[in-house]
Amino acid sequence: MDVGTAERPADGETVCGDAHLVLERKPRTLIVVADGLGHGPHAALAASTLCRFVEEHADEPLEMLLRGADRAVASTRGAAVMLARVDAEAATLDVAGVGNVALRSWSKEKIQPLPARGVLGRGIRHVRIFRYGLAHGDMFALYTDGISGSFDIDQVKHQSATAIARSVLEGFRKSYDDATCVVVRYLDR
Ligand SMILES: [Mn+2]
Repeated sequence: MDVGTAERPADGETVCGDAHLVLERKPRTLIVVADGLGHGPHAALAASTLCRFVEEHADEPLEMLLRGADRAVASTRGAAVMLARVDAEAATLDVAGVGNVALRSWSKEKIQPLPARGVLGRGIRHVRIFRYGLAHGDMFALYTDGISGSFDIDQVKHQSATAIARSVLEGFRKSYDDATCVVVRYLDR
């Protein structure tokens, strides 16, 4: 699997209110992209608290991670989050999210999860886990709303995941918001 990440704070900010994690627990890889509400240090605290919780509980099911993280960030400003777990043995992708972190895919099977409405930290109700099958070469990107959803990767899609993530960030970030993009290319073996 090829995973690439790129992140940048909003213009004028020194800390990024987004946070991300890529945790390998073979054969599974867990990817977390979080967007703390607003930007600046308070947003960064919410996003980093969320990521720390997930890191400490990385082997739990996605629903437990979301419910636990909801409690862990309750004293912060709150955050949007998307969790994606790839199982390389089963060739599956599980996705769950709350708020406006988005996923785009270039894949054999259509990968189109719907995040729950709301903000993590303010109580979540129903959590839906979306499961997809993965094929060799499938690619997907998780990105925060600091990236324009109309981004395209046509010029760079054969490059490394890192090159793609950087290209998306530099070409399509909104200067007034923190921006994060994580690109995953699934390779079966
Ligand atoms: Mn944002």
